[in-house]
Amino acid sequence: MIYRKIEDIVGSDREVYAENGNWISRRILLRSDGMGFSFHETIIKTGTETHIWYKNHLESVYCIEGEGEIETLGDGEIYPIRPGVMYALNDNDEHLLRCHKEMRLMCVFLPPLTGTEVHREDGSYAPIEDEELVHG
Ligand code: 9YT
Repeated sequence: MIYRKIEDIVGSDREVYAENGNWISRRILLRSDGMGFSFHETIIKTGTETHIWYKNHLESVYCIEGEGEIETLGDGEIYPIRPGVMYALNDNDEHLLRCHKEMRLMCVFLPPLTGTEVHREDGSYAPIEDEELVHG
């Protein structure tokens, strides 16, 4: 049984800050926890736009606070985000994530993140076999 509280993650090495300041990711479950997925609480800062393209991961996101939108770059569709909305990047969709009012999002990644990943130049996280790149 794994039991964790968000206050144990905040301020620990499982709390990761985006290099551009756009988001904070609290990594509640990671690959080392052996669940087969990782599970995060992500805070997205108001007024930010983030280019994301998880080529190596599937991500599902559920909004519990705030307001924003996603624009999928393949087709220019805009999807509003508000509490109660879920989106799943089932096609590794390249997108822009915009935040109008600070958002709290619960995110699941498959395969699981190892821990310290931040977005690379192309908006992706490194695949598992590139772990040495992730850890420097
Ligand atoms: C929604 C999203 O992908 N935000 C970027 C951070 C990511 N969720 C993470 O690493 O937790």
